[in-house]
Amino acid sequence: MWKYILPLLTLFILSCGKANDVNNPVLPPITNLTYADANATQATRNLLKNLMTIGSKGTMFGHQNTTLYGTNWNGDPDRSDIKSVCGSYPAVYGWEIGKIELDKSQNLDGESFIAIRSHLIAAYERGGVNTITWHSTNPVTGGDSWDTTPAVKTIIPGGKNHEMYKGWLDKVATFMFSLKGIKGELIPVLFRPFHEHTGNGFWWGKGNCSATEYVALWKFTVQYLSETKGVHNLLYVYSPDIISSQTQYLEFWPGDESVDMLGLDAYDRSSYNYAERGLQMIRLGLSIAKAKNKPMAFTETGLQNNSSDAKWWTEKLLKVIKGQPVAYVLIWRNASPYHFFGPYPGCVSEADFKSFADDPSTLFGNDIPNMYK
Ligand code: BMA
Repeated sequence: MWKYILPLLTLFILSCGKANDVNNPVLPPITNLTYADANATQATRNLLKNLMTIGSKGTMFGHQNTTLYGTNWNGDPDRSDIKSVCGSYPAVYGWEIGKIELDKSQNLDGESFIAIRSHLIAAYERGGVNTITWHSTNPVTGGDSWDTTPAVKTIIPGGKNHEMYKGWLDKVATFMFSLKGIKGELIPVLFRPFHEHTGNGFWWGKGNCSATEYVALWKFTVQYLSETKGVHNLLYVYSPDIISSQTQYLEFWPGDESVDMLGLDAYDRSSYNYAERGLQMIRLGLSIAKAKNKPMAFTETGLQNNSSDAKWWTEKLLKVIKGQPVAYVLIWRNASPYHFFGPYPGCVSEADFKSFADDPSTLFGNDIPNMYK
């Protein structure tokens, strides 16, 4: 009888040991995936399934606005600072739709929505994955996202600006409906609203709203877009700012049924040791993702104007992601010589970025499988 019991016992002990081991994150099984939108399109579901497994091959590299402009150029649709440096487009493309809620023709950074749409479609046609952030207007004051006047309670159901907020979501829905490939199919998008809420920098952040209000806002947003408006090409990504515990990560968690993917936004700042703490945070996020059977990405990072660190890519970022099943890492935009995060030809970290891109654990546009099948 022991010959049957012993192997089972060993298996049981081993699996108990692994369950909460943040130092040994393993990929979650891809069975029993759930979707925040029960009616998500097949391609959107396939994208989530592929995001679950891609981390075992490597981490996809992403860049915000990569083809819209670069550190020293603007308006050349096939160009990207990433491609100019390493010869390949990123695998993930980030875009921003703040001010769409006001029906403006340009977002808060002066980028036209028509251009954003066409760049997003081109990225998809190249096989890339698109993600969208929404730095929305403060609904109480009309100020920007950084106007921290409390506002969340006014737009959730029962709030005095709730109807206005529905109108904002109508505009978001119209934009999402307009994202179609050349065959007319809807393009799946990783939607990442109300990010970095563990900090108090935005009107939806901690200190400016309660966890209960944040959760109500998130759930209403998902439900209104998917059920009321019938938007079915979105995966919803939850992305706190730097965190130090599971409790902090989950303080504003909207519920497993309302989130498709876990994220983390953590920039390299002088206030902490990025390589060390970044790795700790990624491991923490991966252990939560594993328990929730969802993929995880490093949704925003970078060292602003990285001229101070010529080896940032291999000695900092690579040390955080290498060997970890993180689906993607996204570097923020190269907006100008005074506000850039990615490399560009001639920058101090150009050679180091090539080494980073050559590392087998980083995946660029040329390295990824079809993410929609
Ligand atoms: C921030 C900065 C801002 C910008 C915002 C939304 O991190 O790049 O200049 O307005 O993202 O794109």
